[in-house]
Amino acid sequence: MLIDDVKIKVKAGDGGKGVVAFSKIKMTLGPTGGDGGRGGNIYFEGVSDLSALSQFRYKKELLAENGKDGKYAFGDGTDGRDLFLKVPVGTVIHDLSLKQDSEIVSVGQRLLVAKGGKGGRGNFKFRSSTNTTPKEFEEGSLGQECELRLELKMIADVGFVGLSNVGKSSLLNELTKAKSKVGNYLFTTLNPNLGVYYELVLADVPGLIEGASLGKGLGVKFLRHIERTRILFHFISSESQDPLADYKIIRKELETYNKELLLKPECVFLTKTDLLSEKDIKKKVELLKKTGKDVLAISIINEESLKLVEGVLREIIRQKQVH
Ligand SMILES: Nc1nc2c(ncn2[C@@H]2O[C@H](COP(=O)(O)OP(=O)(O)OP(=O)(O)O)[C@@H](O)[C@H]2O)c(=O)[nH]1
Ligand SMILES: [Mg+2]
Repeated sequence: MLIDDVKIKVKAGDGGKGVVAFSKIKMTLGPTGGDGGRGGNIYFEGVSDLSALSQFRYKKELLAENGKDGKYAFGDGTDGRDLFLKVPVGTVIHDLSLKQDSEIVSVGQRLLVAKGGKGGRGNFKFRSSTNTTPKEFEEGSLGQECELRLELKMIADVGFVGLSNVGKSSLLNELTKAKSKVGNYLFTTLNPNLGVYYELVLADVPGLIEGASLGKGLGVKFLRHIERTRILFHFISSESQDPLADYKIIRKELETYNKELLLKPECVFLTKTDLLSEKDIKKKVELLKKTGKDVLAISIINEESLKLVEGVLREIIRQKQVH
């Protein structure tokens, strides 16, 4: 199961304690207590693996190492090791304590989320002409602690939307190396799948149903992934008795979830056209043209029609390069 929304607690390492110590050598009497080390920081680091949040499924409290206490003979304690938590690109980090959001947008990007505590000073640092045998020292300060909600909002160029069983996953598999599960029943796809077509990321999202935006079916959980795509491919099966009604159901769900989804460029695909006669294909395409969108008739067993889809994708790549 893809983990795409999870709450965790992180705590950076505490600073080590400063130490009180004195030289035992006669000629050099004086304070020698070293400082404590800094506590380890906690960072998030962007990776391309969409399933990276699954590490938090059971492990919800993450601690970085504490700094070591100072040493007796001048030495400072070692710093705690920093902790790098790998999260998928597109992860939004909601800091529930500070009510602040930040986001990981690229692979390798690092973001500091909890700062380690400072090491305390040892008594050597407290020496002065009037205090040659200081007994003062500091405790290390505490590492930052926060409660976070990590929400994966996929970043894809094209989002595949439509009712269930209309051939979204089948097309993704045809166009890319993705191995999205295909089946002749409802709700085959349970989690979003990504495929890469040259420099485009295509996202196959589980089928939507009427009421998805209100939490019916699997839909609402995934509608937010669509928020982040630039372009929508809207699929309607040739098997549909009323393609225009199907189109409207999905549009309504998109609108209820977030009106802005309707403003995204959208391309409409009438799928599985091998099941229809030329005449019926034409009829249904004409009907769908009433949406005012570009409409393409496709079938995964018709090479020619797949070339048309690739043409659309190439045009999207071209536009992406211009921007
Ligand atoms: N005849 C024909 N069948 C197709 C075509 N494309 C897909 N199918 C079949 O339609 C069924 C559904 O395909 P999927 O790709 O799983 O559909 P989906 O839209 O991803 O469905 P969900 O994941 O449930 O939302 C499968 O049995 C496919 O083999 C096509 O072009 N022609
Ligand atoms: Mg599917």
